[in-house]
Amino acid sequence: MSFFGRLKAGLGKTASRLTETITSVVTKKKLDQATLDDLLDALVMADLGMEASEKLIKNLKSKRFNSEVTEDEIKETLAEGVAEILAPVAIPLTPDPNRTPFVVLMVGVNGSGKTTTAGKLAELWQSEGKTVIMAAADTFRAAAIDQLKLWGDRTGTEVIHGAPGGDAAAIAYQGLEKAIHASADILIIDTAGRLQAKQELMDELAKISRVLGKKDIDAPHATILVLDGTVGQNAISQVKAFHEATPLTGLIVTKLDGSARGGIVVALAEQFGFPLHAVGVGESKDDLKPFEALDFGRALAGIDDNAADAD
Ligand SMILES: Nc1nc2c(ncn2[C@@H]2O[C@H](COP(=O)(O)OP(=O)(O)O)[C@@H](O)[C@H]2O)c(=O)[nH]1
Ligand SMILES: [Mg+2]
Repeated sequence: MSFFGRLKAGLGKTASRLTETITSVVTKKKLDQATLDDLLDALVMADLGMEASEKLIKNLKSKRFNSEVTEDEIKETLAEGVAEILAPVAIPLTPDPNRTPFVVLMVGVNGSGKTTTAGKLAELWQSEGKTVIMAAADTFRAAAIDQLKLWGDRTGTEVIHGAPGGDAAAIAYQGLEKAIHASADILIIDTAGRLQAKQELMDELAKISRVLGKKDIDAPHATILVLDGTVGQNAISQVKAFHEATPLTGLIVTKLDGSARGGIVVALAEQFGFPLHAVGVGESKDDLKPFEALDFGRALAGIDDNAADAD
């Protein structure tokens, strides 16, 4: 299925709630203030956040106020507005070939999809002919190390790991040493995500960065916050907490295939402006897709696009 198809299936619930509102309001034919207020509520309910929602309604108002509108026109205008907000953040993650090994630190709360996304990135970059090594710096649970090793097997990527309960920063350091020694292009470091032990986690992430800096002053070159797209507004506080712990360079939002709350992506773009490098649309190794602003806007607005589904 295409990016658009997957997204549309995933965003279906958000889109249908929105489109139900659109359908019910446009029976009035003219786009009046009451209709705009109802649409604003629907956007906020769909997790787009107040600022982005107001911006979208203002845009709709300036283009269409008091004129006769069809359902499709409202959807198209919303989709374009959403795409305008998202276009500046739709920036793929491109490892700098002049800074090797390019060190990518994966951070995020438990279950957000860090390990899975690390595996998907390894697959992507190796398919481009780059050499990748992964380091299992989530040393908290044995299962976390095994899970990354499984992704290593699945993608043919070497995984540096230690014993459960070991020092995360030491594993990250060993990973970097190994990547330098092997002249690898990229090192991906998976980390633990115990946000409930916030201070501990912050200390651990700070230590990882500090220790990496001893080998390569610029490392990590990218610090990616992995967010579960189904958590809605909670994603906002996760961005704040992690950015405090370790400066973020970009975001990846996962589970947009199963999400009823994809609108959060719009709120994130409006509020923070961090690059949104890619989105997760499934559990297998090829289910990481570059983010496409217009496709996303159209899926969110519930526009049927059969041509795009077919590719
Ligand atoms: N449907 C779906 N599931 C995902 C996606 N990304 C991760 N998952 C699943 O979410 C769960 C947690 O992922 P994991 O990588 O272990 O999260 P971590 O704790 O942050 O490392 C696993 O069952 C993954 O298969 C995605 O894009 N779509
Ligand atoms: Mg993990």
